Amino acid sequence: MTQTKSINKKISDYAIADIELAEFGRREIEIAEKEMPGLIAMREKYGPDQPLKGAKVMGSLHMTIQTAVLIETLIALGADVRWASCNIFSTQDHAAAAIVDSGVPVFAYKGETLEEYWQYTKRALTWPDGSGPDIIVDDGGDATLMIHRGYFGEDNPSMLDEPTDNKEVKIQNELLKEIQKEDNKFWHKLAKNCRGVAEETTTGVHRLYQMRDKGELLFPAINVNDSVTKSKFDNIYGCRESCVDAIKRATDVMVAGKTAMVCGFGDVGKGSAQALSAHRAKVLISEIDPICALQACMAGYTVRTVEEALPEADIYVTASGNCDVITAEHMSKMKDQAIVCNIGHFDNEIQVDQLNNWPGVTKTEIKPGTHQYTFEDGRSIYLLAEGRLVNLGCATGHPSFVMSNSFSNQTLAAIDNWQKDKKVDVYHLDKELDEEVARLHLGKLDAHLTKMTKHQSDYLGVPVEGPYKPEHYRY
Ligand code: NAD
Ligand code: RBV
Repeated sequence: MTQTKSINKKISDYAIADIELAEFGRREIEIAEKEMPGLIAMREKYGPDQPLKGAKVMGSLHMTIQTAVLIETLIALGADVRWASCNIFSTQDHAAAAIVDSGVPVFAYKGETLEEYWQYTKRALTWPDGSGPDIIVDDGGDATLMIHRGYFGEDNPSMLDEPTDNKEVKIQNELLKEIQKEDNKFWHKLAKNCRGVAEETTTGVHRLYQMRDKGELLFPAINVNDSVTKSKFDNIYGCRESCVDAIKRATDVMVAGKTAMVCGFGDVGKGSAQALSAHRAKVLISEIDPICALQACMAGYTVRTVEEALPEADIYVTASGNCDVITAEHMSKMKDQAIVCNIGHFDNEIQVDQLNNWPGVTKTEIKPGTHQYTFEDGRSIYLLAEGRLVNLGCATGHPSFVMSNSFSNQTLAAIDNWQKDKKVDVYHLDKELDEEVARLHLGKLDAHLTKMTKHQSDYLGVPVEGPYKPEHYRY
């Protein structure tokens, strides 16, 4: 799907499903703004000084209603923005339409192909004069990966011909070779001018540290995920609302009374398990980390391996950020009518390709995002969102309020990347900024913060210098 007629006539540089959805998108953006006090406060506080004036900002992040409010916040601070999604199924087409209607180039539609996905990422990275972005807002690291693979492919073109079974790498290699034919310094020029990237999610952050440790990272990066007001809110409380929402939109199944297994008890696993448990499922956890496994026991869950869960579990949710957690063989042994889905960033937690090629299996589309697989013995299972992150593939992602926290951090990271000259490394936002983000959200919930006057160690005669900072508190 490509351009459709523009109702505002402002731009022709975009690729979305249907510009006619703009008005619907605008109405939902207006509702979201009321639930995103952090982003609105950012506009009020920083807007007059235009701290992003002159900054070309490229985003590779789910094109949802919440992201639309982020985009308009970056613009209110002076940025020149281009956007693509970071997932082929997560775009809310009415959000994309409203943003294009306001004059911002967006390249994303729900159900785009993988070929389109990488072309769209490249188009969002390329300004009309051929230049690249000054700063990047990334989620999962695909924009960053494309720039780095393009760059190293220009140094060593044979890299793009190395044999691979990974279909996405194959698609990306073909596109990078095409770009190289047109301009064999495209990615070198782009990387040189890029002042920094801000990364949204756990998996993307892991990729950044790997690149930094190998000495391959080409520009500074900010780890937004590990701000407390991101990972301890979005990953936990966001998934607590959007995980079961997605399973229900996809299947309408009754969760109470079922046995659900959550694979991975990190932040996303904790939120997902809480939601399933709150719906009165019996929850099993699989973990590779003894500390997280013990935490799961303390929370009242049963810790088991996937193999042990197979005769019992009705619902499986992977939340590990790791690959091959549920194999095709596992799925071939699940109970009849079992539901399998992933809420981690990438689709390799579940062996989807191997399932598609499983001997004797037949695949039936119930509706987009809900597929039935029937094995030779007549048992069926349901795979949601084709193994991609289920809350954005089968539902609409996290609610606005929690995303306001994440995206306030993204806004602060964009200002930092644009305004500060930093050495190439992976940085965090200061704790003061984390506290500022939290503070901006207290009013909406009518929370009354206590002002600390004296610290206990004063009474013990231990002098406390300067303002007291509760650094040792755990979240
Ligand atoms: P995390 O590191 O806090 O937790 C991952 C957990 O999985 C860890 O405890 C780890 O020990 C465990 N694990 C790893 N391999 C495992 C295996 N083979 N079997 C069982 N457990 C295993 O990470 P997180 O912040 O919870 O994020 C998890 C994934 O979800 C990442 O890919 C992240 O990018 C993504 N994410 C998705 C959303 C969303 O809206 N869908 C939101 C935030 C994060
Ligand atoms: N996420 N975005 C939404 N509604 O726009 N919901 C979830 C939304 C983000 C979340 O921050 C997580 O880290 C990332 O998606 C995983 O790709």
